[in-house]
Amino acid sequence: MDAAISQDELQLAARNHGLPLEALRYPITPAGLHYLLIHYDIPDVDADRWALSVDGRVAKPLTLTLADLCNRPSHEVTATMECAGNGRALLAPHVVSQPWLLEAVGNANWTGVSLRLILEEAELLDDAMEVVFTGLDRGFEKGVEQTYQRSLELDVALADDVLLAYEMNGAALLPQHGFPLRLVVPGWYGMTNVKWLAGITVVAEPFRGYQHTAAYRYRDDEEDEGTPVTRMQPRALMVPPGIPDFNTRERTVPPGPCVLEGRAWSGWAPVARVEVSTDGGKTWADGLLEPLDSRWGWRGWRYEWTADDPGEYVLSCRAHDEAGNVQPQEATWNVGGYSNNAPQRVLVTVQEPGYHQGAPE
Ligand SMILES: Nc1nc2c(c(=O)[nH]1)N[C@H]1C(S)=C(S)[C@@H](COP(=O)(O)O)O[C@H]1N2
Ligand SMILES: [Mo]
Repeated sequence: MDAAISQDELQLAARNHGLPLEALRYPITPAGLHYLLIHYDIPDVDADRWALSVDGRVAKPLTLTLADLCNRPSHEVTATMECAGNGRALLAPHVVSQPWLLEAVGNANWTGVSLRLILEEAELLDDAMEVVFTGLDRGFEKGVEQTYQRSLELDVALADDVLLAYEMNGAALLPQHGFPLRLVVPGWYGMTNVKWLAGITVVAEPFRGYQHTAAYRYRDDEEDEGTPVTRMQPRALMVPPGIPDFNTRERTVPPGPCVLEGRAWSGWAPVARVEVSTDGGKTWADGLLEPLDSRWGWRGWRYEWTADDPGEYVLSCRAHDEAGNVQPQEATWNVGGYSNNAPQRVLVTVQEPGYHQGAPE
């Protein structure tokens, strides 16, 4: 596999950090450990001068300050967010973009105002078809200068739990996560959740912006028009057990019982089952699921492995959802490198019995 990444990709990777996989342990990801993806620069926003405009195909256009939003009934949702490019760097042939391995995910508690409430207040006109969300950040992609924009079809925009969020985990949004306001669309891949939100425009025709027509499509080749990337495919991840090697991150565990634990999610339906393999995917056994305490948050799972025989192992896990979606052994390659949800593989060495570390006792 050609795994070489360029300086440009390294630059992206250094700006956009992932969730350290051991942080899967926290049911709610502390804000500083949540993954981050910023296409351009973090805009410099003066909250006192900032306002959200709601216009287009509405009877009553609105201009709302942060105080106006905070004074409306608040709504909270716990939601797992994952970048559509998660798993990209594990694809072959290599796809040039943000080189995520598996760590582009987080689970946060978002507080804000229901988008439906604001759209009802603005009174949608009969020909309203989509809602376009415009951020404050601007840049170039493949030569096209643009402001970050994404749209939602009306039925998605009006669904329960779609939020204009001003808090993450009980605190004002951090600059990197979209201060002062972002869209949160539970179940959808990360790109949907427009940060530094400044404008909501209701339109009467399908939105044709760059992030819908050029990016975020499943395309077999450059000529393929493709289909849009929407909800998150199922995925389970495990906290890598034992201790890592500094360079390779391969793991070492002592022989004996070893509890494997992790989280699983799907944007299509609740997680129904997580399976674990300790032989590189040849055989699978069911893990135990934690109670489902939120529809849109990830679900905890654990598996009691007995690592009796010293040697090398490849641990894997895979999720099924209630709609029958399951992680494939190998995901389908696509031009953008989206949704590679092939199962995680964790290389582990089980030590000989009686082996003692060289550290002083
Ligand atoms: N305005 C704006 N919104 C954005 C982005 C962006 O670059 N600009 N990145 C999107 C992408 S691709 C992802 S994966 C998520 C990441 O959200 P986070 O950084 O809060 O985890 O934000 C989305 N919203
Ligand atoms: Mo993303």
